[in-house]
Amino acid sequence: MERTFLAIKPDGVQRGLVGEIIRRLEAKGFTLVGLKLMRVSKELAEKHYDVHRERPFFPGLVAFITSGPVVAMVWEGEGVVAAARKMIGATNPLTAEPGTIRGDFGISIGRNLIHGSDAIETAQREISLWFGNEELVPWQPASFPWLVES
Ligand code: DAT
Ligand code: MG
Repeated sequence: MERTFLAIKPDGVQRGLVGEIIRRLEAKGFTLVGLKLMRVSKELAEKHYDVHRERPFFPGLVAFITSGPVVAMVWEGEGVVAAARKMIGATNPLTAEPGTIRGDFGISIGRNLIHGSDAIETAQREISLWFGNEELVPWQPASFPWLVES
């Protein structure tokens, strides 16, 4: 089953949006299989954002993600990688569509509330970077037969 890595950034936690963001993903029908509140080390932040290492915003991005608690999550479901990206919205909250998390709750690219893996391979890399296998809990919600055809 497809999985994605999502992380509520320090702005989302500080603004009290943890419940709202988790609520949206639960209501959609995806399954939470990994969840932890953590303070991110500089080393983890730099590994996570390695593709952006040469970008001018990289130091600010690492400083921001390590500045307060982050809620790291793994969500499961058919098509969850692309669907979660859609629910998150465009990188810049000012241009993100209303109805998306960034479109509804943000106004600044450097404070865009949540990270989501951008492809299946990226998700696999990020899940193994952020979670140990023993921290992931496979389960099937009782509502499952009401969400997908067997
Ligand atoms: P996304 O988070 O939508 O996948 P990304 O991978 O291109 O976006 O960039 C990672 C994060 O870096 C993004 O969530 C916010 C920050 N960022 C991206 N572009 C930026 C820019 N031009 N100025 C400041 N921060 C930026
Ligand atoms: Mg990205």
